[in-house]
Amino acid sequence: MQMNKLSPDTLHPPRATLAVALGEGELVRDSSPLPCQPRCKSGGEREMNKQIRLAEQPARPIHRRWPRYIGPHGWPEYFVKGHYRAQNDGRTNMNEQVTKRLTMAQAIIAFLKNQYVERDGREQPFFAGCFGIFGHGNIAGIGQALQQMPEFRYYQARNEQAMVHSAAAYAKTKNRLQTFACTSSVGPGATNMVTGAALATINRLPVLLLPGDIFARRNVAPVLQQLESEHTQDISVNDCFKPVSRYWDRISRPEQVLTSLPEALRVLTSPAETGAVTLALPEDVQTEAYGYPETFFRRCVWHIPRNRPDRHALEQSAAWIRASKQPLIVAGGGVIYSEATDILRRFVGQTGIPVGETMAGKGSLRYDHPLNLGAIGATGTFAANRIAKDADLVIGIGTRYSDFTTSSKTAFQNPAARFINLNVGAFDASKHLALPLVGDAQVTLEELLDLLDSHDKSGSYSVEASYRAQAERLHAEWDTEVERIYDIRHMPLPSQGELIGAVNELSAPDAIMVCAAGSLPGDLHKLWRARHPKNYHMEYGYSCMGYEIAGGLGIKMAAPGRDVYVMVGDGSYLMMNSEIVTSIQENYKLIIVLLDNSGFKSIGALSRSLGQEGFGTRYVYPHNGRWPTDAAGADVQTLPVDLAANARSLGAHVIECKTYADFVAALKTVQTTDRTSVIYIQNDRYVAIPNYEGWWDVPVAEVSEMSSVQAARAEWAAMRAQERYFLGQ
Ligand SMILES: Cc1ncc(C[n+]2csc(CCOP(=O)(O)OP(=O)(O)O)c2C)c(N)n1
Ligand SMILES: [Mg+2]
Repeated sequence: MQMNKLSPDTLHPPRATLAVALGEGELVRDSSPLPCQPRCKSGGEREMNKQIRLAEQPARPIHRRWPRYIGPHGWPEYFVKGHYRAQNDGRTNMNEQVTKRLTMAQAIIAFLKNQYVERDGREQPFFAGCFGIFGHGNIAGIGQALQQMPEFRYYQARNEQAMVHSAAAYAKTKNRLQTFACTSSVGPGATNMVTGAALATINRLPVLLLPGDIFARRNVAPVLQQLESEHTQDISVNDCFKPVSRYWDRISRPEQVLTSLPEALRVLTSPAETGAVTLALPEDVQTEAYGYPETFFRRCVWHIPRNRPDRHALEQSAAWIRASKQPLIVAGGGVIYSEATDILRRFVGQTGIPVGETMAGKGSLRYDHPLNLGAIGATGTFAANRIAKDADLVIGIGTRYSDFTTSSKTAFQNPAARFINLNVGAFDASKHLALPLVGDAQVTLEELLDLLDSHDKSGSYSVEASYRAQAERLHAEWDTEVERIYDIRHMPLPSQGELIGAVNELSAPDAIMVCAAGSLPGDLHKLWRARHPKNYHMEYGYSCMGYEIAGGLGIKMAAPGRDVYVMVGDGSYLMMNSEIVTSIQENYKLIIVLLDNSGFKSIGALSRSLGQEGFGTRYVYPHNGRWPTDAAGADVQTLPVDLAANARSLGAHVIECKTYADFVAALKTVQTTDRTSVIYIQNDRYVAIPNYEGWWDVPVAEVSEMSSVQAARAEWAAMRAQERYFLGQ
């Protein structure tokens, strides 16, 4: 019998011959591993062999839940067993699997909606849905699939970069246990997502990006928006995602998703490897059908492990801590993602080791814990920075040691300083040639505390009373300084510090504040009194202008019961305010605090510190073809921009304020508004929160015609000389 003479029924045997319905559509099938049938074997023979095997072997049910995990990163059962090695064109099925004919795009969505994660026994779907903007590169593929499977909710965004920010912020709020997929068209829609991908990867936040790609079949090239190359046809703008993705793949045949999607999920759900995952989807292949094994679409639960470090490293760490006179904990984002804040508090209470917090780690301890020294590094408090300067042991927990954390490697000046780095990733754990504790923060701190506890023969460890008292005194002095700044009533325009104080004091204790770029992050890092681990949401891995409102939307979607305060400067607002519309469309109320200081307060101050007079950082008209610097003072022509009207035009409720009192009243009013609300206020460009013994290395021009630049260069060189290499002990 010839293949082409087979009836459709022979090619697609009725499901009943292969499977028996079990409960809610569960299938029983012959799951014994079978040798691949040679392609030339006739369908009739194949069908007969199969019936014999079905008769000989008892059918086994497919587990409703996949085995928790096999291997270190939670590889699901089917992947390990390699059930899908056989060729499958949707008509023949060499592994005798029940198949379902779907387009590649439908298969992706059908797979994604069945992916779950579990940590500490708590299970949840890994994807909350899919953000997207449709164009010709995804409308007929992913767009059609989303329409067909409305249970995998589609959210319409305004801007592709913004939707990736929303997804990343959502994931951050959910401690990386849940995220979104993001679909874009081909070309500019895709490249708009590159910035979002970089942000997610740098901040170690999972997002799944599904950009459309150029035709795999190529015959109609160059298609609209195609980047051409005279060297190769195997390139598109989506190759730009490679350096900013933790996993990247191009799906040029529909069956490739059978191996690609499990890899994507492995990376996304791995605490050590997570970041942006990009699957570039050629627009023709998205629409092509294939017979996918039904089992590919089973519910799959990815266990998120709490790995424990090497025992020797743990014992060594305990010994180093016992030998230390001035230890300091640097608490990073990993403390929060691991939900290690309770054990950290116990660890600190028992050992007396004080804590400095990074941008991502702020909130690891409540602000009023007597051993919380607050922010550390370039934007740090004098409390944390003084203790850091003399520390003989730095215990970094879940930190990537950015230059802001280390004050560009000037923070730790004790020549005997050494590092213990507790981190889920070996890469971060090894920084500063540390003693690496590669493991989950929560369980590792428990084990470490146990080793430092009294049942050990060396007795229970605690820092000396004088050191503890010094840290507690600094904590109290810092609190007084915050109070001083909160109480400034600057005229005629209020200062940023007092406005931060008002938001902090008038927001509900369980609210979430979000920010990313400008002068606000540095001020907030110092001044925000974090009352719970999610209170302070700062995107400072990429410090991306435009994250604030889009990120606020993602946070509100993740925590709809909490108030979300978006703190945003006029520069960031102008760069990306589009998701106000999405927040209104989806009824997620944001409280946006828009601080207008006519340009870049942050970079203006940086520019002046480099001797450059704020060049190019004010929102003013050029004068006689030249850019007015801060030296021009008030002798400038401001721009006719009305940001309050802009926000109103997007559908937001807007309250315009002039004074501190107006601002306080607006913060109260906004509690009762029914939709996204914007509190607009102008604030002073020049009143700054002081630097508290931190430093940030921004190199100054080595030669210049300006004496102010020459002076700044000399100052910079003196600080540069304090930068240290940490080469281990
Ligand atoms: C996308 C992006 N472009 C440029 C920068 C560099 N940058 C950092 S802060 C800043 C100015 C921000 O202005 P605004 O939001 O008004 O805040 P302000 O400094 O006035 O507080 C710029 C341009 C950035 N962080 N992100
Ligand atoms: Mg500004």
